[in-house]
Amino acid sequence: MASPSRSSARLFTRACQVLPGGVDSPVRAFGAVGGKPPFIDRARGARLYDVDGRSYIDYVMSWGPLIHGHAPRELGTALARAARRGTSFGAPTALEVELGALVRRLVPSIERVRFVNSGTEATMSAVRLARAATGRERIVKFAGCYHGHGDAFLVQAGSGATTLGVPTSPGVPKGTAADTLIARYNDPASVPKLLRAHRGRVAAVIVEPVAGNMGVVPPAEGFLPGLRAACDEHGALLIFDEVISGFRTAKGGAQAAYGVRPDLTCLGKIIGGGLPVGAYGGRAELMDRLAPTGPVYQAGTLSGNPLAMTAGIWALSNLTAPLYRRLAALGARLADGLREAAGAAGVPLTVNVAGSVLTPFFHAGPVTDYASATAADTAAYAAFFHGLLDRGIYPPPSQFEGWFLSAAHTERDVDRTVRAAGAALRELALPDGRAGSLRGRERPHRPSRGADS
Ligand code: HOZ
Repeated sequence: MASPSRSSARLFTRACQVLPGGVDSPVRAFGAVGGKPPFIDRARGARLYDVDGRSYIDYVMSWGPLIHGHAPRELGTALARAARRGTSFGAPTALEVELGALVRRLVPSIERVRFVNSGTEATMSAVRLARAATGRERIVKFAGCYHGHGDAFLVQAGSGATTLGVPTSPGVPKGTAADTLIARYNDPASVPKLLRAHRGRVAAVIVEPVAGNMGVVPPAEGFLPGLRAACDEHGALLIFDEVISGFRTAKGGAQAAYGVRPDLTCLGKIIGGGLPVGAYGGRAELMDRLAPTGPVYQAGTLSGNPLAMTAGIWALSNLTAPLYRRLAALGARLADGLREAAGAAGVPLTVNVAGSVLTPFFHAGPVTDYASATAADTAAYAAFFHGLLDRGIYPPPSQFEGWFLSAAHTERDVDRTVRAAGAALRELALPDGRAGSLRGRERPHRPSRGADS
Protein backbone atom coordinates (compact mmCIF):
# COMPACT_ATOMS: atom_id res chain seq x y z
CA MET A 1 0.00 0.00 0.00
CA ALA A 2 1.43 3.40 -0.96
CA SER A 3 2.17 5.80 1.90
CA PRO A 4 0.25 9.10 1.50
CA SER A 5 3.30 11.09 2.69
CA ARG A 6 5.15 9.69 -0.33
CA SER A 7 2.40 10.43 -2.85
CA SER A 8 3.48 11.92 -6.17
CA ALA A 9 1.39 15.04 -5.53
CA ARG A 10 3.08 15.71 -2.17
CA LEU A 11 6.52 14.93 -3.50
CA PHE A 12 6.04 17.29 -6.43
CA THR A 13 4.99 20.11 -4.08
CA ARG A 14 8.13 19.53 -1.97
CA ALA A 15 10.28 19.08 -5.07
CA CYS A 16 9.20 22.50 -6.37
CA GLN A 17 10.60 24.04 -3.17
CA VAL A 18 14.03 22.48 -3.58
CA LEU A 19 14.51 21.95 -7.35
CA PRO A 20 13.69 24.48 -10.12
CA GLY A 21 10.33 23.35 -11.46
CA GLY A 22 10.54 20.30 -9.21
CA VAL A 23 12.83 18.42 -11.61
CA ASP A 24 16.44 18.01 -12.73
CA SER A 25 15.62 17.95 -16.44
CA PRO A 26 12.81 20.14 -17.78
CA VAL A 27 10.65 17.74 -19.86
CA ARG A 28 10.05 15.56 -16.79
CA ALA A 29 7.86 18.28 -15.22
CA PHE A 30 4.98 17.58 -17.67
CA GLY A 31 4.88 21.28 -18.63
CA ALA A 32 3.96 20.44 -22.21
CA VAL A 33 1.16 18.00 -21.38
CA GLY A 34 -0.24 19.46 -18.18
CA GLY A 35 -0.78 17.77 -14.82
CA LYS A 36 1.87 16.61 -12.39
CA PRO A 37 4.41 13.86 -12.95
CA PRO A 38 4.16 10.58 -11.10
CA PHE A 39 7.22 10.04 -8.92
CA ILE A 40 8.88 6.75 -9.70
CA ASP A 41 9.61 4.27 -6.97
CA ARG A 42 11.23 1.45 -8.99
CA ALA A 43 11.22 -0.28 -12.34
CA ARG A 44 11.81 -3.75 -13.75
CA GLY A 45 11.73 -4.98 -17.35
CA ALA A 46 9.31 -2.79 -19.29
CA ARG A 47 7.42 -1.69 -16.18
CA LEU A 48 7.62 1.49 -14.11
CA TYR A 49 6.09 1.60 -10.62
CA ASP A 50 5.23 4.94 -9.03
CA VAL A 51 5.08 5.86 -5.36
CA ASP A 52 1.26 5.82 -5.51
CA GLY A 53 1.27 2.11 -6.26
CA ARG A 54 0.47 2.40 -9.98
CA SER A 55 2.36 0.56 -12.71
CA TYR A 56 2.96 1.55 -16.32
CA ILE A 57 4.29 0.00 -19.51
CA ASP A 58 7.20 2.35 -20.04
CA TYR A 59 8.08 3.88 -23.42
CA VAL A 60 10.40 6.58 -22.05
CA MET A 61 12.93 3.95 -20.90
CA SER A 62 15.11 6.69 -19.43
CA TRP A 63 15.01 8.40 -22.86
CA GLY A 64 16.88 5.65 -24.66
CA PRO A 65 19.66 3.98 -22.67
CA LEU A 66 17.67 0.96 -21.52
CA ILE A 67 17.71 -1.23 -24.62
CA HIS A 68 17.82 -4.30 -22.35
CA GLY A 69 14.95 -3.08 -20.15
CA HIS A 70 14.95 -1.77 -16.59
CA ALA A 71 17.17 -3.32 -13.94
CA PRO A 72 18.39 -6.52 -15.61
CA ARG A 73 19.42 -8.87 -12.78
CA GLU A 74 22.80 -9.73 -14.29
CA LEU A 75 23.68 -6.06 -14.56
CA GLY A 76 22.66 -5.49 -10.93
CA THR A 77 24.97 -8.31 -9.87
CA ALA A 78 27.87 -6.94 -11.94
CA LEU A 79 27.36 -3.44 -10.51
CA ALA A 80 27.22 -4.68 -6.92
CA ARG A 81 30.47 -6.59 -7.49
CA ALA A 82 32.12 -3.52 -9.05
CA ALA A 83 30.91 -1.21 -6.25
CA ARG A 84 32.54 -3.44 -3.64
CA ARG A 85 35.89 -2.86 -5.37
CA GLY A 86 35.50 0.94 -5.21
CA THR A 87 33.21 3.48 -6.86
CA SER A 88 35.75 5.95 -8.28
CA PHE A 89 39.53 6.06 -8.46
CA GLY A 90 40.46 9.03 -10.64
CA ALA A 91 43.11 6.73 -12.10
CA PRO A 92 43.15 4.35 -15.09
CA THR A 93 41.36 0.98 -14.93
CA ALA A 94 41.17 -2.08 -17.17
CA LEU A 95 37.41 -1.45 -17.51
CA GLU A 96 37.97 1.67 -19.65
CA VAL A 97 40.25 -0.29 -21.95
CA GLU A 98 37.69 -3.08 -22.27
CA LEU A 99 34.79 -0.75 -23.07
CA GLY A 100 36.98 1.28 -25.43
CA ALA A 101 37.94 -1.86 -27.33
CA LEU A 102 34.29 -2.91 -27.55
CA VAL A 103 33.29 0.49 -28.94
CA ARG A 104 36.08 0.33 -31.51
CA ARG A 105 34.99 -3.12 -32.60
CA LEU A 106 31.33 -2.12 -32.99
CA VAL A 107 31.93 1.31 -34.57
CA PRO A 108 34.95 1.05 -36.90
CA SER A 109 35.10 4.81 -37.66
CA ILE A 110 36.16 5.19 -34.00
CA GLU A 111 39.87 4.41 -33.76
CA ARG A 112 40.25 6.16 -30.42
CA VAL A 113 37.54 7.02 -27.91
CA ARG A 114 37.38 9.37 -24.92
CA PHE A 115 34.81 8.60 -22.22
CA VAL A 116 32.94 11.47 -20.58
CA ASN A 117 29.84 11.63 -18.39
CA SER A 118 27.02 12.69 -20.71
CA GLY A 119 26.08 13.23 -24.33
CA THR A 120 26.28 16.98 -23.73
CA GLU A 121 29.95 16.68 -22.72
CA ALA A 122 30.62 14.50 -25.75
CA THR A 123 29.20 16.98 -28.28
CA MET A 124 30.80 20.04 -26.65
CA SER A 125 34.18 18.33 -26.64
CA ALA A 126 33.86 16.99 -30.19
CA VAL A 127 33.16 20.50 -31.48
CA ARG A 128 36.14 21.90 -29.56
CA LEU A 129 38.32 19.24 -31.16
CA ALA A 130 36.90 19.96 -34.63
CA ARG A 131 37.59 23.68 -34.17
CA ALA A 132 41.14 22.98 -33.05
CA ALA A 133 41.77 20.54 -35.90
CA THR A 134 40.47 22.85 -38.63
CA GLY A 135 41.42 26.22 -37.17
CA ARG A 136 37.86 27.37 -37.94
CA GLU A 137 35.13 28.55 -35.57
CA ARG A 138 31.70 28.13 -37.14
CA ILE A 139 29.57 25.02 -37.01
CA VAL A 140 26.47 23.93 -38.92
CA LYS A 141 23.64 22.24 -37.06
CA PHE A 142 20.11 21.39 -38.16
CA ALA A 143 16.93 23.03 -36.94
CA GLY A 144 15.25 20.64 -34.50
CA CYS A 145 18.36 18.56 -33.82
CA TYR A 146 19.41 18.54 -30.19
CA HIS A 147 22.98 17.96 -29.11
CA GLY A 148 22.67 18.52 -25.39
CA HIS A 149 22.73 21.86 -23.63
CA GLY A 150 26.12 23.26 -24.61
CA ASP A 151 25.86 26.96 -25.56
CA ALA A 152 26.70 26.38 -29.22
CA PHE A 153 23.82 23.94 -29.64
CA LEU A 154 20.96 25.85 -28.01
CA VAL A 155 20.05 27.54 -31.25
CA GLN A 156 16.87 26.18 -32.85
CA ALA A 157 17.32 23.13 -30.64
CA GLY A 158 14.87 20.26 -30.41
CA SER A 159 13.96 18.10 -27.41
CA GLY A 160 13.03 19.96 -24.20
CA ALA A 161 14.05 23.29 -25.74
CA THR A 162 11.37 22.94 -28.42
CA THR A 163 8.91 21.34 -26.00
CA LEU A 164 9.12 24.38 -23.71
CA GLY A 165 9.09 26.86 -26.56
CA VAL A 166 12.66 28.12 -26.02
CA PRO A 167 14.50 26.60 -29.01
CA THR A 168 17.10 29.37 -28.71
CA SER A 169 17.99 29.80 -25.04
CA PRO A 170 18.58 33.09 -23.26
CA GLY A 171 22.05 33.10 -21.70
CA VAL A 172 23.80 31.94 -24.87
CA PRO A 173 26.31 34.69 -25.80
CA LYS A 174 25.46 36.39 -29.10
CA GLY A 175 28.90 35.58 -30.49
CA THR A 176 28.45 31.88 -29.74
CA ALA A 177 25.01 31.82 -31.32
CA ALA A 178 26.37 33.65 -34.36
CA ASP A 179 28.92 30.90 -34.90
CA THR A 180 26.13 28.31 -35.13
CA LEU A 181 24.65 28.18 -38.62
CA ILE A 182 21.32 26.47 -39.10
CA ALA A 183 20.50 24.10 -41.95
CA ARG A 184 17.33 22.21 -42.74
CA TYR A 185 17.20 18.50 -41.90
CA ASN A 186 16.64 16.30 -44.94
CA ASP A 187 17.34 19.21 -47.27
CA PRO A 188 20.62 18.18 -48.95
CA ALA A 189 21.04 21.57 -50.64
CA SER A 190 20.88 23.62 -47.44
CA VAL A 191 24.35 22.57 -46.25
CA PRO A 192 26.50 23.27 -49.36
CA LYS A 193 24.73 26.63 -49.52
CA LEU A 194 25.91 27.51 -46.00
CA LEU A 195 29.38 26.07 -46.59
CA ARG A 196 29.73 28.22 -49.71
CA ALA A 197 28.45 31.35 -47.98
CA HIS A 198 30.89 30.81 -45.05
CA ARG A 199 33.72 29.38 -47.15
CA GLY A 200 36.77 28.33 -45.13
CA ARG A 201 35.11 29.22 -41.81
CA VAL A 202 33.05 26.12 -40.93
CA ALA A 203 34.82 23.62 -38.68
CA ALA A 204 32.12 20.96 -38.62
CA VAL A 205 28.63 19.89 -39.57
CA ILE A 206 26.97 18.14 -36.65
CA VAL A 207 23.87 16.03 -37.18
CA GLU A 208 21.74 13.40 -35.52
CA PRO A 209 21.89 10.90 -38.40
CA VAL A 210 18.44 9.69 -37.36
CA ALA A 211 16.84 12.74 -35.80
CA GLY A 212 15.33 11.83 -32.46
CA ASN A 213 14.78 15.13 -30.69
CA MET A 214 12.08 16.73 -32.85
CA GLY A 215 10.38 13.39 -32.52
CA VAL A 216 11.82 10.65 -34.73
CA VAL A 217 12.64 11.79 -38.26
CA PRO A 218 14.66 9.30 -40.32
CA PRO A 219 17.10 10.63 -42.93
CA ALA A 220 15.83 10.76 -46.50
CA GLU A 221 17.73 8.75 -49.08
CA GLY A 222 20.92 10.55 -50.07
CA PHE A 223 20.80 13.04 -47.19
CA LEU A 224 23.68 11.62 -45.14
CA PRO A 225 25.92 10.81 -48.16
CA GLY A 226 25.21 14.38 -49.33
CA LEU A 227 26.52 15.73 -46.01
CA ARG A 228 29.65 13.60 -46.30
CA ALA A 229 30.33 14.90 -49.80
CA ALA A 230 29.69 18.54 -48.84
CA CYS A 231 32.04 18.29 -45.82
CA ASP A 232 34.76 16.69 -47.94
CA GLU A 233 34.46 19.37 -50.58
CA HIS A 234 34.73 22.22 -48.06
CA GLY A 235 37.25 20.73 -45.61
CA ALA A 236 34.74 20.62 -42.73
CA LEU A 237 34.49 17.66 -40.37
CA LEU A 238 31.31 15.60 -40.22
CA ILE A 239 30.19 14.85 -36.66
CA PHE A 240 27.48 12.26 -36.10
CA ASP A 241 25.67 12.75 -32.82
CA GLU A 242 24.73 9.13 -32.22
CA VAL A 243 23.77 9.64 -28.59
CA ILE A 244 20.33 8.20 -29.41
CA SER A 245 20.99 6.22 -32.61
CA GLY A 246 24.27 4.66 -31.41
CA PHE A 247 23.80 0.92 -30.74
CA ARG A 248 20.05 1.50 -31.30
CA THR A 249 19.53 2.00 -35.07
CA ALA A 250 21.92 -0.93 -35.51
CA LYS A 251 24.74 -2.51 -33.51
CA GLY A 252 27.17 -0.18 -35.31
CA GLY A 253 24.78 2.80 -35.08
CA ALA A 254 23.21 4.82 -37.88
CA GLN A 255 26.60 5.07 -39.61
CA ALA A 256 26.53 1.29 -40.12
CA ALA A 257 22.87 1.25 -41.13
CA TYR A 258 23.28 4.06 -43.70
CA GLY A 259 26.87 3.34 -44.74
CA VAL A 260 28.26 6.83 -44.10
CA ARG A 261 31.52 7.27 -42.16
CA PRO A 262 31.71 10.43 -40.02
CA ASP A 263 34.97 12.00 -38.86
CA LEU A 264 33.82 12.13 -35.24
CA THR A 265 31.02 10.32 -33.43
CA CYS A 266 29.34 11.29 -30.17
CA LEU A 267 27.82 8.57 -28.04
CA GLY A 268 25.73 8.38 -24.87
CA LYS A 269 22.72 6.56 -23.48
CA ILE A 270 23.15 2.83 -24.39
CA ILE A 271 26.93 3.03 -23.99
CA GLY A 272 26.34 3.58 -20.27
CA GLY A 273 23.77 0.82 -19.79
CA GLY A 274 21.66 3.23 -17.70
CA LEU A 275 24.56 4.88 -15.85
CA PRO A 276 25.85 8.35 -16.76
CA VAL A 277 28.30 7.87 -19.66
CA GLY A 278 29.05 9.72 -22.87
CA ALA A 279 31.89 9.26 -25.31
CA TYR A 280 33.34 10.76 -28.44
CA GLY A 281 35.72 9.23 -30.87
CA GLY A 282 37.04 9.11 -34.38
CA ARG A 283 40.23 8.80 -36.38
CA ALA A 284 43.37 8.43 -34.29
CA GLU A 285 44.97 11.40 -36.03
CA LEU A 286 42.12 13.64 -34.78
CA MET A 287 41.66 12.13 -31.33
CA ASP A 288 45.39 12.25 -30.57
CA ARG A 289 45.13 16.05 -30.61
CA LEU A 290 43.45 15.71 -27.19
CA ALA A 291 45.47 16.23 -24.02
CA PRO A 292 47.66 14.56 -22.92
CA THR A 293 48.90 13.53 -26.42
CA GLY A 294 47.93 16.89 -27.90
CA PRO A 295 47.03 20.40 -26.78
CA VAL A 296 43.19 20.27 -26.92
CA TYR A 297 42.11 20.21 -23.30
CA GLN A 298 39.24 18.14 -21.93
CA ALA A 299 39.14 16.27 -18.62
CA GLY A 300 36.77 14.85 -15.98
CA THR A 301 37.00 13.52 -12.43
CA LEU A 302 34.37 10.85 -12.99
CA SER A 303 35.20 10.10 -16.64
CA GLY A 304 35.67 6.37 -17.17
CA ASN A 305 34.03 5.72 -13.81
CA PRO A 306 34.27 2.00 -12.93
CA LEU A 307 30.54 1.54 -12.26
CA ALA A 308 29.59 3.30 -15.49
CA MET A 309 32.17 1.30 -17.46
CA THR A 310 30.86 -1.94 -15.94
CA ALA A 311 27.31 -1.10 -17.02
CA GLY A 312 28.49 -0.10 -20.50
CA ILE A 313 30.46 -3.31 -20.96
CA TRP A 314 27.45 -5.38 -19.91
CA ALA A 315 25.07 -3.44 -22.18
CA LEU A 316 27.27 -3.59 -25.30
CA SER A 317 28.25 -7.23 -24.74
CA ASN A 318 24.60 -8.24 -24.81
CA LEU A 319 23.70 -6.66 -28.15
CA THR A 320 22.86 -9.43 -30.61
CA ALA A 321 21.46 -9.65 -34.13
CA PRO A 322 18.28 -11.45 -32.91
CA LEU A 323 17.72 -8.62 -30.40
CA TYR A 324 17.71 -6.03 -33.21
CA ARG A 325 15.36 -8.17 -35.34
CA ARG A 326 12.98 -8.55 -32.42
CA LEU A 327 13.10 -4.83 -31.56
CA ALA A 328 12.44 -3.84 -35.17
CA ALA A 329 9.45 -6.22 -35.29
CA LEU A 330 8.07 -4.72 -32.08
CA GLY A 331 8.62 -1.20 -33.44
CA ALA A 332 6.76 -2.04 -36.65
CA ARG A 333 3.94 -3.72 -34.70
CA LEU A 334 3.49 -0.67 -32.46
CA ALA A 335 3.70 1.79 -35.37
CA ASP A 336 1.18 -0.18 -37.46
CA GLY A 337 -1.11 -0.57 -34.46
CA LEU A 338 -1.07 3.17 -33.73
CA ARG A 339 -1.74 3.99 -37.40
CA GLU A 340 -4.69 1.61 -37.54
CA ALA A 341 -6.09 2.89 -34.25
CA ALA A 342 -5.86 6.48 -35.49
CA GLY A 343 -7.46 5.55 -38.81
CA ALA A 344 -10.35 3.86 -37.00
CA ALA A 345 -10.82 6.90 -34.74
CA GLY A 346 -10.54 9.34 -37.65
CA VAL A 347 -7.59 11.18 -36.07
CA PRO A 348 -4.82 12.38 -38.43
CA LEU A 349 -1.62 10.73 -37.21
CA THR A 350 1.77 10.21 -38.84
CA VAL A 351 3.90 7.58 -37.16
CA ASN A 352 7.63 7.84 -37.92
CA VAL A 353 9.55 4.75 -36.94
CA ALA A 354 13.25 3.87 -37.02
CA GLY A 355 13.67 0.34 -35.69
CA SER A 356 12.85 0.37 -31.99
CA VAL A 357 12.14 4.10 -31.63
CA LEU A 358 9.12 5.91 -32.98
CA THR A 359 7.01 9.05 -32.70
CA PRO A 360 3.31 9.43 -33.44
CA PHE A 361 2.85 13.00 -34.73
CA PHE A 362 -0.63 14.51 -34.56
CA HIS A 363 -0.42 15.73 -38.11
CA ALA A 364 -1.49 14.33 -41.50
CA GLY A 365 2.22 14.30 -42.48
CA PRO A 366 4.66 13.59 -43.86
CA VAL A 367 7.03 14.67 -41.08
CA THR A 368 10.50 15.12 -42.56
CA ASP A 369 12.00 18.15 -40.82
CA TYR A 370 11.58 20.64 -37.98
CA ALA A 371 8.87 22.67 -39.73
CA SER A 372 6.68 19.63 -40.39
CA ALA A 373 7.40 18.19 -36.90
CA THR A 374 6.41 21.40 -35.15
CA ALA A 375 3.24 21.63 -37.24
CA ALA A 376 1.92 18.73 -35.10
CA ASP A 377 -1.04 19.40 -32.82
CA THR A 378 0.61 19.43 -29.38
CA ALA A 379 -2.71 19.85 -27.55
CA ALA A 380 -3.92 16.62 -29.16
CA TYR A 381 -0.69 14.90 -28.11
CA ALA A 382 -1.19 16.14 -24.55
CA ALA A 383 -4.70 14.69 -24.40
CA PHE A 384 -3.52 11.42 -25.96
CA PHE A 385 -0.64 11.27 -23.45
CA HIS A 386 -3.04 11.54 -20.52
CA GLY A 387 -5.44 9.06 -22.09
CA LEU A 388 -2.56 6.58 -22.15
CA LEU A 389 -1.17 7.44 -18.72
CA ASP A 390 -4.60 6.87 -17.21
CA ARG A 391 -4.57 3.42 -18.82
CA GLY A 392 -1.17 2.40 -17.44
CA ILE A 393 0.98 3.36 -20.43
CA TYR A 394 3.85 5.86 -19.95
CA PRO A 395 4.81 7.62 -23.21
CA PRO A 396 7.17 10.62 -23.30
CA PRO A 397 5.49 13.78 -21.95
CA SER A 398 6.22 15.66 -25.17
CA GLN A 399 5.27 15.44 -28.82
CA PHE A 400 8.92 16.01 -29.76
CA GLU A 401 10.58 12.91 -28.31
CA GLY A 402 10.97 9.26 -29.25
CA TRP A 403 9.11 6.29 -27.77
CA PHE A 404 11.66 3.60 -26.92
CA LEU A 405 11.19 -0.15 -27.01
CA SER A 406 13.45 -2.58 -25.20
CA ALA A 407 14.26 -6.27 -25.01
CA ALA A 408 11.86 -6.42 -22.07
CA HIS A 409 8.79 -5.29 -24.04
CA THR A 410 6.57 -8.08 -25.31
CA GLU A 411 4.06 -8.35 -28.14
CA ARG A 412 1.42 -8.45 -25.41
CA ASP A 413 2.67 -5.11 -24.05
CA VAL A 414 2.52 -3.62 -27.53
CA ASP A 415 -0.98 -4.96 -28.23
CA ARG A 416 -2.17 -3.66 -24.90
CA THR A 417 -0.66 -0.27 -25.72
CA VAL A 418 -2.43 -0.23 -29.09
CA ARG A 419 -5.78 -1.01 -27.43
CA ALA A 420 -5.21 1.78 -24.90
CA ALA A 421 -4.20 4.12 -27.74
CA GLY A 422 -7.40 3.22 -29.62
CA ALA A 423 -9.49 4.18 -26.60
CA ALA A 424 -7.49 7.39 -26.01
CA LEU A 425 -7.79 8.36 -29.69
CA ARG A 426 -11.55 7.75 -29.70
CA GLU A 427 -11.86 10.13 -26.71
CA LEU A 428 -9.79 12.63 -28.63
CA ALA A 429 -12.11 12.47 -31.60
CA LEU A 430 -15.13 13.32 -29.45
CA PRO A 431 -16.93 16.42 -30.71
CA ASP A 432 -16.55 18.22 -27.36
CA GLY A 433 -12.89 18.83 -28.26
CA ARG A 434 -11.31 17.10 -25.29
CA ALA A 435 -7.86 17.56 -26.74
CA GLY A 436 -7.82 21.24 -25.91
CA SER A 437 -9.74 20.96 -22.68
CA LEU A 438 -7.32 18.45 -21.13
CA ARG A 439 -4.26 20.61 -21.54
CA GLY A 440 -2.94 22.02 -18.29
CA ARG A 441 -5.77 20.53 -16.25
CA GLU A 442 -5.04 19.33 -12.74
CA ARG A 443 -5.23 15.57 -13.19
CA PRO A 444 -5.84 13.37 -10.19
CA HIS A 445 -4.35 9.91 -10.62
CA ARG A 446 -6.95 7.23 -10.94
CA PRO A 447 -6.07 4.67 -8.30
CA SER A 448 -6.64 1.28 -9.90
CA ARG A 449 -5.93 1.11 -13.65
CA GLY A 450 -2.24 0.19 -13.76
CA ALA A 451 -0.32 -1.74 -16.38
CA ASP A 452 -0.58 -4.89 -14.28
CA SER A 453 -4.25 -4.58 -13.31
N1 HOZ B 1 16.84 15.58 -23.24
C1 HOZ B 1 16.20 14.33 -22.92
C2 HOZ B 1 15.27 13.93 -24.00
N2 HOZ B 1 15.76 13.95 -25.32
C3 HOZ B 1 15.45 14.41 -21.63
C4 HOZ B 1 16.26 13.88 -20.53
C5 HOZ B 1 15.50 13.72 -19.22
O1 HOZ B 1 14.64 14.51 -18.90
O2 HOZ B 1 15.81 12.79 -18.49
